[in-house]
Amino acid sequence: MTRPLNTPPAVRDDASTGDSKATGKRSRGSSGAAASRQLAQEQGCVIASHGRHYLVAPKSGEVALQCFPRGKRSEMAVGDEVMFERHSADQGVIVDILPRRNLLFRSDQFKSKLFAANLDQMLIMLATEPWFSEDLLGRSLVAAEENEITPLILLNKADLPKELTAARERLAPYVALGYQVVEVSVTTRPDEARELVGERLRGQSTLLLGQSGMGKSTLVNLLVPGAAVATREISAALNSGKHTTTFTRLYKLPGGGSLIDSPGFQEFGLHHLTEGMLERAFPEFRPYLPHCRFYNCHHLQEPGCAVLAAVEEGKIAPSRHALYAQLVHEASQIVR
Ligand SMILES: Nc1nc2c(ncn2[C@@H]2O[C@H](COP(=O)(O)OP(=O)(O)O)[C@@H](O)[C@H]2O)c(=O)[nH]1
Ligand SMILES: [Mg+2]
Ligand SMILES: [Zn+2]
Repeated sequence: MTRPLNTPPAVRDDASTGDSKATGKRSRGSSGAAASRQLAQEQGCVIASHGRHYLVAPKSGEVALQCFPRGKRSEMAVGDEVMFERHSADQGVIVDILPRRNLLFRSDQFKSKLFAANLDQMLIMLATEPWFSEDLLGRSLVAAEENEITPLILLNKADLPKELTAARERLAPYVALGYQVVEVSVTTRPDEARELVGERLRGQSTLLLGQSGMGKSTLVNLLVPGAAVATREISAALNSGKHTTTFTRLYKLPGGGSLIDSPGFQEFGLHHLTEGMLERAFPEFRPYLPHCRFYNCHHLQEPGCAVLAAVEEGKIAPSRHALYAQLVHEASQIVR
């Protein structure tokens, strides 16, 4: 397939475009049937998605309705602002996607999967146990940098003292890079967690990412009253009764802003990033980039590479450079 940029195919297909043009030109009243087929368009926000089923919350504040995209190739993400036509009380058709500020997705060699659109922040949830993947953490940070979204690392289960010490040691290099780490214990100190996290989410659109077992569901239930019930209702609406928890969904936060919860993930492919994007997504590389001998240096084995020299001198962590090298390798594997 072609590489999905931040502008996937438009939803509006030829038929619908033709339709509206035709109706626009026709003198009103002369064709009553055509005029009544012209449905009013409303704006809404995609709050959940599962396959080609989307739940759209109208801007008017009315209850969310199930919508299908018009056109075959269109794909929307949770967080997308869309225009839709209401076909019945609980069903509609999405006819357009409004311009996106950003669109986060992961990709392997062949295809991509959308996380969410129109984000301000990424909340990367880790825990003192089970063991968190530093690879996933590194990839999440790269994705945040690339999309100019603020990353915030949340270290949960701070109530486990031995594991906490170990986790702090693993996170120290990220703190040194300037990434913010907030320690919480969602189950044993819920009020503190609600305050610490709540104040950072207020008024922002935040994507929550984390492996399973980190405490994401526990956090969502703490921050969003009624989240569990809402999730069951959405599951029913999206899937006509079949049970599923494998969908991304957006919760409006009581204090303003929204939190987007995506199903636990174990891999975060970033095959769509180019080498140029990758080198800039590692903030600790930036001071050295202008000093490489070759302007098109790959920072892998070139003579006179300032990034490699910094790794050699202990100024850049070898594990971070290894992640960079791995991502460059993956980017070269993509089937475009
Ligand atoms: N000790 C401890 N356990 C927690 C904490 N937060 C969540 N848990 C537990 O961790 C497990 C996984 O939590 P869950 O919210 O399902 O994680 P998710 O897979 O990321 O959604 C559950 O058994 C929670 O009770 C915490 O702060 N401390
Ligand atoms: Mg969960
Ligand atoms: Zn270099």
